[in-house]
Amino acid sequence: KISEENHSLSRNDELPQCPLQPPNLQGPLDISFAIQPQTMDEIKENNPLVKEGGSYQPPHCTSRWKVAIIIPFRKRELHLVYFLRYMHPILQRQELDYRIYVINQNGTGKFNRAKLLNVGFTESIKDDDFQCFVFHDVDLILENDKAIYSCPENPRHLGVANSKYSYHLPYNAYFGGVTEMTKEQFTKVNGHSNNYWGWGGEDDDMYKRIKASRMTIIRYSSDISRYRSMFHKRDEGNEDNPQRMDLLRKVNLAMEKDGLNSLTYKVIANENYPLYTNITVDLFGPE
Ligand code: UD2
Repeated sequence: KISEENHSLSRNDELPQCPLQPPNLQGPLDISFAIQPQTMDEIKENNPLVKEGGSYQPPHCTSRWKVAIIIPFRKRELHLVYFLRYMHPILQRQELDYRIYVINQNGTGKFNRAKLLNVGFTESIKDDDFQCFVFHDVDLILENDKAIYSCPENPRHLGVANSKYSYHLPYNAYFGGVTEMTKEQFTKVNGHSNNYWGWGGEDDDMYKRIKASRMTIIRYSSDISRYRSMFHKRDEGNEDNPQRMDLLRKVNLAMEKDGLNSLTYKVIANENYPLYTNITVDLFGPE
């Protein structure tokens, strides 16, 4: 674990603020999953400024944004390798002060993506004063680094154009894949629901929470908010949740009591790996 002391020593408040438009952005990127995956050591070598725990601060300027990237995870090791390989350089070119958290669900019970995201939020703010939280599926890679991961004045949906959906928004109220919210926005909606076990609905639930809290949703245009998706079969333990429609009907009533203020979990491990922070967690499944 990086000690608090080291963390504050490494921050240099004397540096000028980073420019609004980072100068080294490349625009459209060539992303391929056909190429050999690199080893974690090779990725580390290619990203020498990334510190233990997967954090980074621009060396020449003070970032405008302190961002926690939160990844819900279980048994997607290969996807994680590509994610780290492609996303670390992008996030550095965006001149973010960031740290990558992988929230790894322990055991073989029903997967709960949204609850993992709540755990990521709650654990990351114990480490640092993050203002911006990016909730990021592990199998999506940004194809244009101009979609900067900086939280605006309303929640932002980033997963606009996805190769899996032929680069079209599947429906207007879609809030899946990659989203970002400030600490204030996320606490205002009481975080995500903890009650979606298995696949589906939890992203639509968050959309409803945001609307019920009278916020709007912001999107970059589809030419920059583009993602290449890695192929996968439906994972074991993440079968369709048959209760999702019932839950979705009750969001406005339930959200006050279901979320950050009702979150229960047990951290099994909290480890600083060279390229990310791994938090393995027991979610106390519904069974
Ligand atoms: C869609 C949404 C996703 C979420 C999900 C419904 C897109 C691009 N994504 O994803 O945001 O709303 O539907 O729940 O529309 N994961 C694991 N291990 C598992 C299962 C899931 O690591 O065993 C993680 C991983 O980060 C993955 C994410 O959860 O990317 C979403 O699960 P999915 O990829 O199975 O679902 P998908 O692609 O239909």
